[in-house]
This record gives sequence, C-alpha cells and structure tokens, in this order.
Amino acid sequence: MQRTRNGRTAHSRSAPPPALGRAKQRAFCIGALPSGDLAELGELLRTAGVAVVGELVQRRDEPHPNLYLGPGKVAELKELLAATDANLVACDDELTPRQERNLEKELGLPVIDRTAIILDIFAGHAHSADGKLQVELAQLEYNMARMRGLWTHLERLGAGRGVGGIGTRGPGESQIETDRRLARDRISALRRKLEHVRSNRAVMRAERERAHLPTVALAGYTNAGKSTLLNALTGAEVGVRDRLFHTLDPTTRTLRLQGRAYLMTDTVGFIRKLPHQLVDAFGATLEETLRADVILHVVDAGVPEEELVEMTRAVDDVLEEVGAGDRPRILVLNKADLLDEDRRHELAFRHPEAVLVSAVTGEGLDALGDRVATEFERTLRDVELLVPFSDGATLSELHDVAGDLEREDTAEGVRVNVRLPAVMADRFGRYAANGAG
Ligand SMILES: Nc1nc2c(ncn2[C@@H]2O[C@H](COP(=O)(O)OP(=O)(O)OP(=O)(O)O)[C@@H](O)[C@H]2O)c(=O)[nH]1
Ligand SMILES: [Mg+2]
Repeated sequence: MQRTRNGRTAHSRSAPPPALGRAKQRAFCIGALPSGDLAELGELLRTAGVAVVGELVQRRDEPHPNLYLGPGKVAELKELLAATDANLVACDDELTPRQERNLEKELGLPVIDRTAIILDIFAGHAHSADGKLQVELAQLEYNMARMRGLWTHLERLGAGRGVGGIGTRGPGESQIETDRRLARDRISALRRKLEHVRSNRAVMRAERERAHLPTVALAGYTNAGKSTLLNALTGAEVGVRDRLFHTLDPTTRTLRLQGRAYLMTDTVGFIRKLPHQLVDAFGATLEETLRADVILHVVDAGVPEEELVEMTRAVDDVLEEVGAGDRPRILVLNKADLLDEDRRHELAFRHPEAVLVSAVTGEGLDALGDRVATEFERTLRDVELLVPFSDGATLSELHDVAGDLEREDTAEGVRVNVRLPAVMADRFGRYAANGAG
C-alpha cells in the first residue's frame, strides 16, 4: 500500500513500513458482519496489490467497542494468524482509533481498516489535479482523527521522537500539536484550492448551459461497467479495467440521440460503506455531475439477485446523500451477455422498469437511447413567458433551444409558449406569465 502525503499510513505504524513492496503484503481478513461475506474486501485488497491468506468472520450485529471482534474471537484469530504467514490484518469496517490500537496490541501485527484500503486505492488511481486534491483531503481527515492514537502508541513502543525540553509537555504531546496544526493548515489550503477549481467548473457549467445541451450522468457501483457503457454509446476511449475504482476523474463526451445532442459524464464508482471522508471530499464534484437531466444507474446484472439489490441500494443511498435523489433515473442492467434465459426472465420480472443492455456486445443500447430521449422529453416543462421587447438576447436564446416559437406581440412585450428543460425554465422564471416558471 502506498504512503500518504504526510508520510504514514494506518498500518505502517507498528511494523516495518512497506519496504516489503506491494505484492509482498499478505493480509488476513476479518469481519464482524450480521450477514454476507468478505469477498468484496478481498477484491479491494487485490486492487490495492495485497494478497489474501485467510479470513475470519464473526456473526454479530455491532462490532465489539474495544476490539472490533469479541475477545474470544480475537484469541481464535491469534491462533489462526500463527498458522499463516500473514503480515497484516485487514478489517471490513472502519475501525475507531481505539479498536485499531487494541487489536494491534493483541495481535502483534499491523491492522488496516476498510477506509484506509479504499483511500489507498483512490490515491493510486487519482490522475487529475482535482482528483488528487480530493483524495489528499480525505486522507488527511482520516489521519487527523488518528494522530493522538498514533503518537501515544509509538511512545509506548519507545519510538516517540525525542523533542523534549523545558516547557514541553512530553515529546509525544508536542509532536501531536505540531502535526495537528500542519494537518489543519494543509486541510484549509486544500479546501481553498478545491473551491477555486469548483468556481472554474461553475464557469464551465454556465457555458454548457448556454450551449443548451442536456446532460446524462452515469452512476453506479464500482466495476458495474459505466466507463465501458460511455465508450459504447459515445465512441469515447475511457480506460476500462476489471478492478475497483478504476475511474476517479469524470469524463464527458457528446452523445447523439434522435437528432439531439447530450453531454454524457462518467463518474467515480460507489461501494457499500463508502468512507464518509470520500463522500465529503468528492461530494461537490458528484453533486455537480449528478445534477444531470437524467441519471443512468448502471448495475452489474451478472451478480446474484441478492447482491444486485444490495449494490443498487448502496448507490441509491449515496445519490440521496449528495442531493441527487430526486433526479430522473433509469436503471440500466448491464452485462446481459453473461446471463442465461432464466435469469433474463427473472430480471424482467423483478425490475420491469429497467433496461437490459450489454456494453460489450451492444445489445439493448438502442432501446436505452430511446429511453434516455423519452426520459428527457418528460423533464421538459411547458412555460409561457412574457419577454420585454428590450430583451432581444433572451428571445434569440429561446429560439436556439426550442426552435420555432409560438409567439404573440402584446403591449407589454412578446408572449411566448415554449417547452424548456427544467434548468432553463427556472432561469427564465422572472418572465413567467403563467406562474409555472
Ligand atoms: N461481460 C461483460 N463485461 C463487461 C460489460 N461491461 C463492462 N464489463 C467489464 O466489467 C469491468 C469493469 O468495467 P468498467 O467499465 O471499468 O466499470 P466501471 O463501472 O467504469 O468501474 P469503475 O470505474 O471502477 O467504477 C471490465 O472488466 C469490463 O470489461 C458487459 O456488458 N459485459
Ligand atoms: Mg470506470
């Protein structure tokens, strides 16, 4: 796993840092789960370049507050660890600093949690300046909460940095203060930079709106096939790989449907228990993308129904969280080429409103295009505007969007009846003549 900007990771604290190299890391997976398994944690580790050498699940509704697993289970885990060559323990949930510290002490091995793994993958996959800033912000926030734990822990191991001297409250303490201050400074600097990037984006959005292009956003669970679908529909050449969180930076391409041009944007994939630090850091970008006229919720239909429902729900939750829950949405069941007849029938029965496609073979893509066009037409609003004669710019803009206008000159101005995208209808609300603006 790679090191964070400020030089440490959750797991480098009590073991030699990964001089071992990525593939040399051998993780033993643990989970306190009411149901399900650790397959996804294994996938995350594989994506991060870590091998999995064993796993232990405890069925429980809530993790143990001190140790994550119950004390008896931890004893069992210790024995299992002794029988493998694991040099790392990976946990399926985000741990509290206390749980992490206690577990490391009990097990004598570094422990990393799900959040640290996901943050590490994001750090490795971020390419744009924007993406890197967002990941760094999320990492700093994750580390901030752990600094105190880290230093007291190092002190106990006799590894605290000797900074002593008159007036200091002990080496660990003063170092924490310095680190916290540095981290806080860096966090504000990052927020400022992101704010700046965002204001540029607001300018781009304004330009786009001026171009009157409706937008379609691809959202969905990681590895569902969003980028493959973007490529298939628009002829883009976005990177596609069978690994988690391959796409971090949204790509936008033009899509033509029934004579109308749309802008289609790919987004970062979601996952169950998506770290809140990432939702915070990526929230603005997501919100921006997902303010689309239509959202395509892409699902991997090649997984069992139970998992499909769970993944769909995880995505719905994030959409809700970033304020896109109310956007028009189409459920796209992708990877149809992997399904047998029985499963196709079952899907048609269980998700009658969904569109079944294969981004690889092209099956169903025409039908999907039609659905997008229909869905978009449905978002158009009939508005009646009264535009002053003096505002020729608005009149010509309305012409651009809606083509021929139904218009009538009156004493107060031009009375116009048009069908407009909701965003534009809002923008011209000041001229609304029928109160619907
Ligand atoms: N069989 C089959 N495989 C597909 C299909 N669409 C995508 N895949 C495969 O699924 C994997 C993930 O595809 P991506 O397009 O990278 O998925 P994504 O949703 O963009 O993933 P992230 O960017 O990681 O969130 C790749 O191995 C694709 O080749 C499909 O229709 N059928
Ligand atoms: Mg992708």
